[in-house]
Amino acid sequence: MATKAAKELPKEEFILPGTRSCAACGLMLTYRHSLKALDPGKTIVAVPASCMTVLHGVYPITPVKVICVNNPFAATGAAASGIVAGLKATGKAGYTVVAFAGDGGTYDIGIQSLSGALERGTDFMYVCYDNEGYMNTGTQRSSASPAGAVTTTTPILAKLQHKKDMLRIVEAHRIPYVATASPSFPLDLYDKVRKAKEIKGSRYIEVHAPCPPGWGFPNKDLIKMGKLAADTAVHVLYEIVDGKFRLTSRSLRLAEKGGKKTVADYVKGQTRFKKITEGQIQALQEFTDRRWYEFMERHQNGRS
Ligand SMILES: Cc1ncc(C[n+]2csc(CCOP(=O)(O)OP(=O)(O)O)c2C)c(N)n1
Ligand code: SF4
Repeated sequence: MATKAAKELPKEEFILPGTRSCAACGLMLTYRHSLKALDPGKTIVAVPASCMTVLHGVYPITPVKVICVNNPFAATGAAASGIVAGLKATGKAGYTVVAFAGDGGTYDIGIQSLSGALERGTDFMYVCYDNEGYMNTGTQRSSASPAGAVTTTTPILAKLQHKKDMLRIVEAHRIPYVATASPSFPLDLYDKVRKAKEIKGSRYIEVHAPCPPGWGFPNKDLIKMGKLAADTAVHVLYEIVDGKFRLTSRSLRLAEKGGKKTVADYVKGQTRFKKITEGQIQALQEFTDRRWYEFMERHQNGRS
């Protein structure tokens, strides 16, 4: 059953005060709600080099109440597969293995080990927190960075290419569960992680995780930025269960009631778009609209 109010979320916190992540970090909030949906005493997390490694801290001190394996940047899918195999070989049942990786560790350097794990149908959950850049090392461009964004590796013209459609690539593996989420919609995020936990086989959730220093917006606007991404359909909330697509949460409301905001509304509050031209805004709008209409069509088809 869907969670209807924040007060229904578990009260227990699995991340203690004193993490080394920035204030108002979208990843941190994502992790907080995800751990509430898992059973942290029976969860093993695999994490590549990233802001998540920093959040977890340096052994033996950590603010997170969950077992974590730090793996090489490219190897998250393989590391998680190894943990799953190790649990099986030692007869330890009832654990959920969850990989948490950034977009750099997923879209770019980790794509082969992720694809291998999905193709084998490894019994694990993979959460990609997409902050749209290599943030831990200083905001370099990734293939998830949006067109028009200035990064430290695209400082002059801003990024020219649109975001890679990683979710379509993941979907092509025909795994039982694929979803998108946002920390600005915590109940939707919580429900999706909880649902994914109960499904056998490979499960993938991609969370759009706003990053104040990397995107250039004030800390106080963290939740607003995630909501704007959904309201403009820059980030669309949906899930695909056994191939059946449906829009969820704010995106479902947008499809039913209309009121989509423009991409210009989204980019104006972020300094990473300071060099975006009118033509690039137009191109980003067309790219966003095209995807949104595809999603609405898939939602209608899923219901028919
Ligand atoms: C093979 C390898 N190359 C480069 C690095 C340096 N490095 C560490 S974290 C990181 C960026 C990670 O970006 P992303 O996966 O998007 O996660 P985020 O930092 O945004 O959380 C890089 C390039 C590394 N640790 N290993
Ligand atoms: S750089 Fe961004 S993603 Fe990394 S800890 Fe800071 S706010 Fe979070």
